Amino acid sequence: MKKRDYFSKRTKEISNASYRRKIIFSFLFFAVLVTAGIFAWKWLNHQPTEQGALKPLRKTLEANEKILQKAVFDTSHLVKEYPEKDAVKNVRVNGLIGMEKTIDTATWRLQVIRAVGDTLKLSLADIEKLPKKHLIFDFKCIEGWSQVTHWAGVPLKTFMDYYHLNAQEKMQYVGLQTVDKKYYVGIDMPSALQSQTILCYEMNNKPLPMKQGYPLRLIIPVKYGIKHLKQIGTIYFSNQKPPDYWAERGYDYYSGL
Ligand SMILES: Nc1nc2c(c(=O)[nH]1)N[C@H]1C(S)=C(S)[C@@H](COP(=O)(O)O)O[C@H]1N2
Ligand SMILES: [Mo]
Repeated sequence: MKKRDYFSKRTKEISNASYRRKIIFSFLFFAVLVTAGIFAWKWLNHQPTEQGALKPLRKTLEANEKILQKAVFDTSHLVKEYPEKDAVKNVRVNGLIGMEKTIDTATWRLQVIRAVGDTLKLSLADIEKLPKKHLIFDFKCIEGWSQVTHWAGVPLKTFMDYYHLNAQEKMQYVGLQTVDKKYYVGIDMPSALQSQTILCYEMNNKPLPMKQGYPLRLIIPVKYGIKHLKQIGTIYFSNQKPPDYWAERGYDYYSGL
């Protein structure tokens, strides 16, 4: 019995001392942790914002977007096409940013910037001469509506091959701007070269109405409506992400479906 008491007393004394040390250590540890947390929070809040998000967070968002774009929204897939009878007659008009009221086809030219100081200028007739593709698909706007609509034009890939834009096809992005340059989008090259992406000049077998993008618009079914730029003035190619009107206002850069 005595021996046991002796041991249990020793044990108790030791544990009291280590208990005190542990309390002090824990306190210091938490103090350091809380201070680090406060500094991290302050640092984050002093970072510049980019498109409405703090820059370090925006960076994470962009990295995630890119992974998602590759893994989930692989835009080489084909979207469903519909029979002509399914196409609506009254096509909704949405978004008129950067649209001129009238365009004079006699002077309008599609400007294809092959390189700095090297611009190809094409008339509507030049574009209409190329193989025509009809496309009837479910057009989706990011605002939440969709419509089965009927378009026709030359596939962008066919167009680029015809004009020997092979070096440009190897670049990462296509940029498009309206005639007045007030609306602009950037498209990743795999989506731009997907076979259903067309430079479109017809809707329901007639020339595009002015508000629907006359004389030429982009139809890119693997993307939401925001990327279907109406009234194209300029096309260019780049390895950097071209500026994008809605991405600058916080929407997803790729806006893939
Ligand atoms: N120039 C230009 N193109 C644009 C827009 C715009 O505001 N300006 N809006 C986009 C959006 S948000 C959509 S949904 C589609 C709508 O095309 P629609 O008017 O032919 O239906 O055009 C896209 N192209
Ligand atoms: Mo839209």
